[in-house]
Amino acid sequence: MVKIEQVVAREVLDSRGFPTVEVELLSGSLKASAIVPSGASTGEGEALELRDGDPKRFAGKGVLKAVQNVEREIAPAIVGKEFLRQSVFDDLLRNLDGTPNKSKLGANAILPVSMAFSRLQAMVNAKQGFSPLALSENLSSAFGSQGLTLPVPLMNVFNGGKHADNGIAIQEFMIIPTGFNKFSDALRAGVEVFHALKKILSKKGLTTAVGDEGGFAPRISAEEEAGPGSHEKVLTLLLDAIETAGYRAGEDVFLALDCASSEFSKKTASGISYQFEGAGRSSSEMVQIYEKWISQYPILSIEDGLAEHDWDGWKLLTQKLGKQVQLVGDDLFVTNPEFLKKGIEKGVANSILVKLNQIGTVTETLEAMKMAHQAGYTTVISHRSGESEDCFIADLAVATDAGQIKTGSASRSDRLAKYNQLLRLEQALGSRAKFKGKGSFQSK
Ligand code: 2PG
Ligand code: MG
Repeated sequence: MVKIEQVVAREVLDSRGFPTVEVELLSGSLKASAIVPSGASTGEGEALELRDGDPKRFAGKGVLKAVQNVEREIAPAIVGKEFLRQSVFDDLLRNLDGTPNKSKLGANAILPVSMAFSRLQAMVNAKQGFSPLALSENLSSAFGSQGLTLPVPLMNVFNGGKHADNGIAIQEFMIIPTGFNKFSDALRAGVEVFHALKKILSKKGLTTAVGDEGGFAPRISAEEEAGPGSHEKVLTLLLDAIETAGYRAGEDVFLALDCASSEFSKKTASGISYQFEGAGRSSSEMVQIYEKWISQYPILSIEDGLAEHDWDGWKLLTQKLGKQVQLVGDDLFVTNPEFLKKGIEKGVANSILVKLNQIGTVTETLEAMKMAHQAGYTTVISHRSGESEDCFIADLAVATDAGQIKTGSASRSDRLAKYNQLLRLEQALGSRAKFKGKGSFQSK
């Protein structure tokens, strides 16, 4: 039983310098806190992020209303009460809000309370003082898994799309170090590739300033919109970096993309069109491009290859490439069991991206993951482009045996905080820690 005695909420800042919500829950001498992240390329079906809209503060991005909702609406409903389970606690939060997309209180008010509750419960349940494993053990019992698998990192070393201003349409180019026996070795390889890439870019006279997720974001063509072949140039740079760091591309280290293609798509009279490398392309032309790339480059995973409303295109994409490559739905599923169910029924995608703040409670996040695993879909736990020092997602990944995590590159403390927590978890698990490498990309 966890008795909530006090709730404190405040406005703090995320990794882009935008306001976000931090919540603390207190019980006796215990205090647990959580900070919510925030996305830039958001899916339309995401739970609502409540912003004040007051132009005098943070250009309208303040979150004082959400803070107030925690203090005035949520706190009175939970203070003095005892809770046995996360699901019961989260149901109360959902009922207090009462809307399908958490638009009354805001997902940024509800989620930090839900996350902080997990931490508080972990502290209460921790048998021998507070161990680094307490949160993941607590989450794994809520999820019903063993919670011993360290995730394979998908490291976003080259940023484009909405996370950079370099004219590259695709948002994330990731490296996946799979060919290692343990997480820390895989992470080290990823970090070494990141450093090798920096040297290669420097030699070519390209800037090594980083984008929102800590990956490099140079402008590789003079045009406003990078033209034909520009994306393949980036893929080739990554292969160079892998080899330069002393690894074998396609054996030790693979590649992944998050196209975030809703951002470069638009509805036209004849269907959905993608503005890509200087021309408008149909869904099936995009599928052909991906098909060519996966035959030429060691790509293991493609996220949001097509737009969130392009269900017919997604069906085609899955039929053509679903056997060869992981197809991850992010904007498409928005961590929502309802959207995922539709995807499973239609045979669309074979993997789901998992972001707590897209749905707004820990319990619903776990529900979506359970549904995915039951349907044989893989799961990729994900950060947002606006992050903080909170590393809840690292524990979540281990707790649920998710198998994969994407949490940025090897720079910016908001990204490294998650990797560092995973290193702590690996150490605490000792010989029990599993790392499945490429096996994490096979459906459950
Ligand atoms: C994504 C995410 C995280 P954002 O599209 O997968 O990488 O970006 O948080 O901006 O939605
Ligand atoms: Mg995405």
